[in-house]
Amino acid sequence: MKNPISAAQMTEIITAKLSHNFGVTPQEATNEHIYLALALVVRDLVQNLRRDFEEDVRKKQGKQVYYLCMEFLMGRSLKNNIYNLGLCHVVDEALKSFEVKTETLYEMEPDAGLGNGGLGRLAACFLDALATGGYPAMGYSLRYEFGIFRQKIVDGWQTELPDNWLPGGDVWLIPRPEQTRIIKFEGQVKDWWDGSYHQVEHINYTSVEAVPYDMYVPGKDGEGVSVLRLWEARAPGLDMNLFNQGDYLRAMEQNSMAEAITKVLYPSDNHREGKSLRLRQQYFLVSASIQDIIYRHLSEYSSLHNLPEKAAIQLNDTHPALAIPELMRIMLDECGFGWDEAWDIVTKTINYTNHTVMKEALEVWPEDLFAQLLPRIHQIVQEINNREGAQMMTATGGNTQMVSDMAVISYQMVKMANLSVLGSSSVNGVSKLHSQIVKDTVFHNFYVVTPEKFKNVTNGIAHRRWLCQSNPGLTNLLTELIGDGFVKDASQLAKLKAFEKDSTVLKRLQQVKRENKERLAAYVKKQNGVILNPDSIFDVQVKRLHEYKRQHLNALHILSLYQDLKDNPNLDIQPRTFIFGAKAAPGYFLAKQIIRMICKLSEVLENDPAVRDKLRIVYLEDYRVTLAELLMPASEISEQISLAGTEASGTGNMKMMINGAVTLGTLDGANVEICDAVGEENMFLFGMRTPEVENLQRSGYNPQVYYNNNHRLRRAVDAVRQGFAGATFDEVVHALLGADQYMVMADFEDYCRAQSAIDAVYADPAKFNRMSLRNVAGAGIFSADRAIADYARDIWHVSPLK
Ligand code: 26W
Repeated sequence: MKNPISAAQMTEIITAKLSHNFGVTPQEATNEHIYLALALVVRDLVQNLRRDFEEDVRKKQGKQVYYLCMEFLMGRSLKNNIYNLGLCHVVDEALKSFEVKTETLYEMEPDAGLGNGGLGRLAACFLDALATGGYPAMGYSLRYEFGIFRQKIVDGWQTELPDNWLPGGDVWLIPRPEQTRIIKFEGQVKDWWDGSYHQVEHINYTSVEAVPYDMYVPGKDGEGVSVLRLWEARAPGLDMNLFNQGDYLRAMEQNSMAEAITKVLYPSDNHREGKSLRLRQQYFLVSASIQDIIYRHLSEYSSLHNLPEKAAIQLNDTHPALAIPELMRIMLDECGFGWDEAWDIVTKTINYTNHTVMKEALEVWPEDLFAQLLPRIHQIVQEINNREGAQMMTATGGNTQMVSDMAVISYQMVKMANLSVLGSSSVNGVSKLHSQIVKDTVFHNFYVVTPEKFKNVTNGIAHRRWLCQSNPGLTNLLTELIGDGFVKDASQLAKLKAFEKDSTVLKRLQQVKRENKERLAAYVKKQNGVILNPDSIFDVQVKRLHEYKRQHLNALHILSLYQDLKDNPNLDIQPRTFIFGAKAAPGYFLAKQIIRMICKLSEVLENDPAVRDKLRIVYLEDYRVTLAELLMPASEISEQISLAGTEASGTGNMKMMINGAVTLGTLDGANVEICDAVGEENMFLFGMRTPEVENLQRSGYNPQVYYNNNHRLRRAVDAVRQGFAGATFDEVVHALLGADQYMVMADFEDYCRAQSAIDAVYADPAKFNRMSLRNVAGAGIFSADRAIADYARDIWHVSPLK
């Protein structure tokens, strides 16, 4: 920072905040007061940095990056901000005079859980990297009053509780009511010719106000600060017209309809929700953000002609795809552009990232709903469909099959993915494998027509959060060994390789892991009342619960291991603690039953004194960013066991790797690149590769074959069929022996083989520690700093403002 603050000054400013905002002296202040005062002090500092940064951007007329996403899974901010401002020691010192530990205050902050999983956390990691890299950037999203639900497990069943995060979380949000935008829904479109001009008017619409709240994300040390602008839906003042007719209740109803838009985050991950409220949320985000972007641009340049040179808009999945017709609408209806010129500008400004190839996640909207809710946007989408359809006819030499596959509207459905590809200059996947699959399958026809559009940017993680802040033990060791250059340049982690044969270093690495395991064990004891054995292997699978991620494959193996142990109590295995954490979409019954199966299996093991010291399962409730920060440093085995070809990238795999865990995984998503980085010998690979999966699918997959031919598998599945701990799991059995869509049965045998390979290696600590070291050393390319540099160079064509 430009003007370093001393601890004494810090004490003074906090004291002043306490007095000014809460009217209390340091002696009277509760911890709550001190937390809020400290947060406000930090917020002010970051806000000042952003002001300076913006001034600089304006002077240099730098190109802006706008990241549109329905989700930002931010987690906590206080520690991250203090760390990035370089104020850790100052704050620790200053807080001594308030007789409170910094850590205690950190623990008071609720997670900003405005996202479901990978997509939302990636967006949050990117804001950090954008700021540190010195790129002028804004994220746009919704200010959900309730974030991702809090999960409680009752008798093995997941139950959902509302996540009321604003009390305690909203200190970070600075309201900007003067920049409120108006969003128009429903009504009709009137159009007429006025001389040679086509005039359009949207009439009888209902309007909703979008009020922005800004959250600042400072970069490490530098002057870069990102802004996350979150829109809140407000009903415009009560409709007096309705009032006069005495229709008080209707006025009130409209009011709450409007404000419902940003009430709650949709909690499904990788599964579309065909609800009109969801479509309202999407248009609300997009319309407010595009209006905002245009306003910001015009206040600088007074014309939209140079928009592509001065702004890059990234659509994070198809959820904000309506940005394309919305930008068209404003240019056509409000700025007097003709279609061709507007389309040229729009398609040069917008880019799209695909995050999943799961069919059930591809968004489509019934055209009648679409037309009713967004009549003008519907017209524009129809026009895009017609014009692009004609283009595609030419491009494909009249191949109607191909053209209809690429249509935006077909069978009265609006296809958001096709809209996104047509309206963007770049389409990227999130790992090498996934980007290839995107070209080969979902967007194959587009790829044939416009191959130059398709790119790859492998995901990355904010390593300063996931390593430096979460794992101080490892960070200190690294700093001692290779210096602190890796903090700003993660590629320097490779320097650690030089120590792979140094037995003292390997032992110290193990010692750090041990301390992190003990830290986690203390939490588990408090939370679950279970005492973990820190000498056991901590084997971790944390991510959303989904069939394709195959938590049930993991469970089936544990069950089978248990059966082996019952047969042979002297079986020589390394003690293991299997740790699970996952939320299921509330309506996804099978996923909930898988959670229950894991919890009930845990009960069985816990109630068996003969095995529980060798084999234990802990299911951690309410997996979220803050819990992940505790878990990642304690993980030794990172379970990344999705069916090859289904996980677009994964980012938890990177978080565990950088904390020294060894991946047990399929060659799926970014696991492939983890393997490139560390070598096969530093992973536990298993399972079919994508081509084998495809072959098996083509030739007719029959899970029963594996059931009949593999004794171990049959015995485990039979136990599930029988049920245990007073519960049955019919849907799980049915999924496995029915279609087994994700080929759990086919990969079971090789998974068991890989699991026992782990045992053998773990028995040789030097060997395991070396693998662990090689993983830390190879994790540099998975920093979000690298991912953002890729986007900047290959897609946005922006350079940092230095
Ligand atoms: C419309 C419902 C819906 C909601 C969320 C569909 C799809 C999503 C997301 C795109 C799902 C998601 O989070 N995908 C994950 O994105 C991560 C970041 O790129 C990847 O690492 C994960 O592999 C991918 O599953």
